[in-house]
Amino acid sequence: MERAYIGLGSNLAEPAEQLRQALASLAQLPTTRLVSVSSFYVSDSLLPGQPRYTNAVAALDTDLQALALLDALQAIELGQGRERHERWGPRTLDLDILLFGNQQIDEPRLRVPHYQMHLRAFVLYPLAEIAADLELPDGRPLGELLAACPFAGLERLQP
Ligand code: A4P
Ligand code: MG
Repeated sequence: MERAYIGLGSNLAEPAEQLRQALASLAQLPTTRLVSVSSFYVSDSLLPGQPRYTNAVAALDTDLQALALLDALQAIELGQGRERHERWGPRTLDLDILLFGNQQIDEPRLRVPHYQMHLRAFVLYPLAEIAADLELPDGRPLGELLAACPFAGLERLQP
């Protein structure tokens, strides 16, 4: 069993509703328990000219292998109408595996920890809400990453 952290993001078709629906699907995954969910946060897209994103982070305990979890997440994305056109394009739902236990994975389909999580306030602040004392597999404490990543521009929605 591993504790996995999933980043959820949406900037199309009622983003908060997309996230709620995705969380319901995560809770239904086989041999998996949805442990906790952060608040929802709104922020500007990293790419200009796109709608603002709503993001959250969820913790799962799962007996799935990492690639099986990725398959399951992609099936949920597709089920919610995700269409892949351009890299970083607007999307109804994006599910990223941020962390998978203490594993460091470097495969064509899957890199964990997520390669940009340490730079993204919309990942780090929700993650800290549900796992304040976390350390990354390389030993860096989450608090250190937060200290280098301003909260500015994030808007926390009331649950
Ligand atoms: N993949 C590799 N590692 C992983 C992982 N750890 N988790 C592969 C999930 N997938 C992983 O993903 C492309 C491929 O990455 C997958 O097929 C999988 O095998 P994708 O979701 O199709 O492509 P993408 O999401 O367009 O690209 P990327 O680089 O994942 O984009 P990001 O990093 O998700 O960024 N602004 C705000 N405020 N909030 C956001 O959430 N998101 C993006 C997209 C841009 N700006 C944003 C936000
Ligand atoms: Mg993605």
